[in-house]
Amino acid sequence: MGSPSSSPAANRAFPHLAADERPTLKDVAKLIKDGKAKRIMVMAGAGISTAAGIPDFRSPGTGLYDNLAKYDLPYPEAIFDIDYLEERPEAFYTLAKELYPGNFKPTICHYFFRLLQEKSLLAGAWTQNIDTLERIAGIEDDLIVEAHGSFAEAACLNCRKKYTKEEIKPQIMRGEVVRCQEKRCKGKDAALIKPNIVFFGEGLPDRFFSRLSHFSSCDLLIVLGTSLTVGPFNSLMHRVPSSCPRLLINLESVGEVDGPRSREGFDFDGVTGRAGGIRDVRRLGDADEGVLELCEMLGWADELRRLKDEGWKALDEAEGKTTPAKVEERKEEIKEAKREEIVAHVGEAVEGGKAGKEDVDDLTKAVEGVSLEQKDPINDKKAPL
Ligand code: CNA
Repeated sequence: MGSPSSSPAANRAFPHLAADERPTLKDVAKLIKDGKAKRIMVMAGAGISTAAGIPDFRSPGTGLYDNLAKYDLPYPEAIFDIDYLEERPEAFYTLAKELYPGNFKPTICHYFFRLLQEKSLLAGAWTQNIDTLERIAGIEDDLIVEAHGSFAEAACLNCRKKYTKEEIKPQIMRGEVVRCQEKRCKGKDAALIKPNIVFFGEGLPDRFFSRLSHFSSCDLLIVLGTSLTVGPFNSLMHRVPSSCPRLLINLESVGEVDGPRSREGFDFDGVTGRAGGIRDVRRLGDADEGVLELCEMLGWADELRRLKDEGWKALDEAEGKTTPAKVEERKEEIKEAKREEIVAHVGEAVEGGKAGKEDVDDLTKAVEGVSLEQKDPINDKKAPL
């Protein structure tokens, strides 16, 4: 047996590794499996909700900032600028209609947070998202910090009267600018009812500041789906203890150190030569896939899929979408619409001499073979392992 002085120093964040070994996702799974990560904090951004159909801000091509033409804005951030809201409120309420809670279901990432909660491992779900999908996935209110507010509540900018999201939903859904109807506000342009999402220049919710200390007892930080460009949220990752492992699951690498002298940021490659070894791990790619990969390693993947399936079913039932009779009725409606569409196309093609009897037969078969099941983007994705 070698003396303690001759054995290589251990990695401080991953004690099963030597200080010069580079940790991977498997090592993060091992920490959780071995009960060494018991207070897991997650920090999330718009990238965990893109699978739900909500665009993020900055992804080239699909992000909101690349698709703002319809809002006719002078500059992209104007959509969340309080002065611009007062001047031209239509733009924000158009976006609010698109993003309003009730239109989207939580993703596998949200149900992963829920799974951590079920296993009493979740110490906090900090999100920049305003879509309330963490709540919808069943995360306890006490564990959620919506750093940039949310659509859950709203208030009049003039008299500060509070409104629930249900109270203003009908107007939002009609695409209208929502104004306060209190006597003192009647006729005032500034009496807009604004959902409590944080606009540029506004203060963050009190909870953001009162719970900052929770980071000091975190023993695993998972950062998902964020460009880490918005402060002060992006500085939270520095609040965990220096021995706390940090995992980034994102399409692109973000929040990295600037160079060997840099004191802040992820150091996946050990460029700073920090004593105690590398503590940061990245898993680049889709967030749902990354989370599933981690859960496969933990033996939790089936449980996660089940949570998601049950969650979606409950949401559908709450909306009255999925009694068997309704499903059959809807299938027939869709089938009939498709049939009409194809028959019209075939008619045009035959008339134009572009199709003969064989094509008509093929297309008729296609009508019968069309799958009418609602696409499930999560179960359709193959688990990566
Ligand atoms: P962002 O700046 O748009 O960055 C999103 C990040 O997620 C980028 O690094 C992307 O590469 C990454 N990403 C996108 N899709 C995926 C995916 N499927 N899997 C993994 N990574 C992915 O958004 P941030 O959250 O960093 O910026 C903060 C803003 C965005 C907050 O103020 C939010 O309010 C705001 N926002 C929220 C929502 C929402 O509530 N869903 C939507 C759009 C913007």
